[in-house]
Amino acid sequence: MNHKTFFTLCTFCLLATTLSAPAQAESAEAKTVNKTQQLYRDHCAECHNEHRLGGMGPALLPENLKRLKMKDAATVITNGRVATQMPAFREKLSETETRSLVDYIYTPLEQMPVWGMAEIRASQIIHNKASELSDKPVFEVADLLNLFLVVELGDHHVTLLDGDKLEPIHRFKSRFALHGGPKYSPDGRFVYFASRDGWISKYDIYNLKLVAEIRAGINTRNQAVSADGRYVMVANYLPHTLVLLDAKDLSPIKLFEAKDHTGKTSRVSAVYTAPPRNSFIAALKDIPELWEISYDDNPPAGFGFWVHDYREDSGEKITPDPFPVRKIEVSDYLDDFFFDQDYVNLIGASREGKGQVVNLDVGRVIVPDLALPGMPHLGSGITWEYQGRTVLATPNLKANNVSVIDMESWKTIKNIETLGPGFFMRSHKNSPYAWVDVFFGPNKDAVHVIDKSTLEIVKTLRPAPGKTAAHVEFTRDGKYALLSIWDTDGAVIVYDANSLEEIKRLPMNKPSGKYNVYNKTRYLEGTSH
Ligand code: DHE
Repeated sequence: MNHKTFFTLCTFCLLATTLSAPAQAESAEAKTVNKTQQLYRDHCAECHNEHRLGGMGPALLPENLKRLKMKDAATVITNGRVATQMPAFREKLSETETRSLVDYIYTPLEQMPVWGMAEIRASQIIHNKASELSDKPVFEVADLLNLFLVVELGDHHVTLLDGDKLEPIHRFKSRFALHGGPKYSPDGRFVYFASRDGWISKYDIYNLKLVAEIRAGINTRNQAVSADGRYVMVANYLPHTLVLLDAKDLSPIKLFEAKDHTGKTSRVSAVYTAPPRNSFIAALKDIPELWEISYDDNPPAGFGFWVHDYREDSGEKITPDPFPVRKIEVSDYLDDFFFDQDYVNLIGASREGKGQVVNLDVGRVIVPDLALPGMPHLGSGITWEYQGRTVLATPNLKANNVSVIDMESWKTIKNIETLGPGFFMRSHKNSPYAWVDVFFGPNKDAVHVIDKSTLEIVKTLRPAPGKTAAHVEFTRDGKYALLSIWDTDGAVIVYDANSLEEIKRLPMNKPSGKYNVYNKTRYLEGTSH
């Protein structure tokens, strides 16, 4: 069943339910249900999908709300949710209306949507065959590794920038609501995007053409590309799965159900590639487990899963599972995480703000109580050398500061006070500065520049008063820093990364993240991986 058939069926079920209601006068109960459904359509459907399956916002189904008590859900509707796009409905909904919406979103769907291998496979679209695409770029630039992609959320487009001339080369349509960093193939020719509603798109930068697309989930978190460029792994909130794709044309290879030994299933918080380990690391949101999935042709010890392959001629033969999973118990749910530069230690946090450090080599938690006062936005932590040791720094979504933590003692060296909670932090090996935004509140137009050698804020920029300024990415050499003005009438502003002077503004439609091919494919310190 492809996605169109699925949604047609859903609509049909909904219609059927409505039509099969007794023809007599509507009961009081039915009236309340209809009113609640109308409230949902008016206030929630745009972001959470009319069938509650998730869109810009998460799916609102009991299966995905297990960690949220009903009374807390009511508080979220009333006050909004920090660090997300969820607004407060205090002024729009009465207490009774809020309560009825809470009851509604905790009511199971009559039929839970199925998005398994068959549905995934049926959704695949091959736009252009690899054999028909030239390996010579159709445009000229001095350095193919210094290209940038800018995601423009305003009208769902992506702009390709020449990182030397700092000029746009091409602009193309993306799927609706891309989220998270696009991931490049190791040579930087191809890029993979994920949309919140599960579409993975492979784009050929050299030919400026889509190669293939597939819908890997209904409500997707993010995707990772293996360091060898062979695989794409997709993490889903709905259904509770990880999906492995062949990077060549996005054909599905394997579906992993995210569940524990009791059969309890979980949303997947996020998945990242761990290059030196030849593995993907995924955290589960409703089960305190971390999964390492090896794509190594010879998985190391510890990946002890073997499958039986029965062959008619010789009876039973034992073969290794090509993508074995190693499960690590953690001390709390991991809603987000990032790595040290060696991919030995993983630093994670739960939404409640409890931090922990997991040593991936030994496979256990080594620091259960890392001091992270707020919750960082996923993947926002960066590392650098400070007075002969490596420190990690991360903004906090719930606190007005940046935590700087010594990565040997795991103690906080400093909490750098900021003008509000920040979303993104960025630096470059060649830059003396780290940039952090103030995404929320009255100072959302401010961006702090921190001196990495003194841990002091040396400058606060306000390039577009009143408009959110956020997310910085550096050119390959670290000489220029590009900052987004998140507005439909927005821009990418180019700064000299040393003098902090503005060089130019490129008009864009609500630009969000920017991604430099070299920095991302080399997993440079200071850049999101
Ligand atoms: Fe993000 C990255 C999760 C809200 C813009 N965000 C990520 C990643 C995750 C994540 C897992 C890493 C993906 C990757 O690169 O592989 N984001 C979450 C949340 O849990 C949160 C707080 C709530 C949610 O809505 O899911 C959240 N994120 C937002 C936003 O509201 C932002 C500002 C606007 C939007 O697009 O929805 C937003 N997130 C981004 C961006 C990145 C990102 C631009 C990539 C950063 C990078 O430099 O790599």
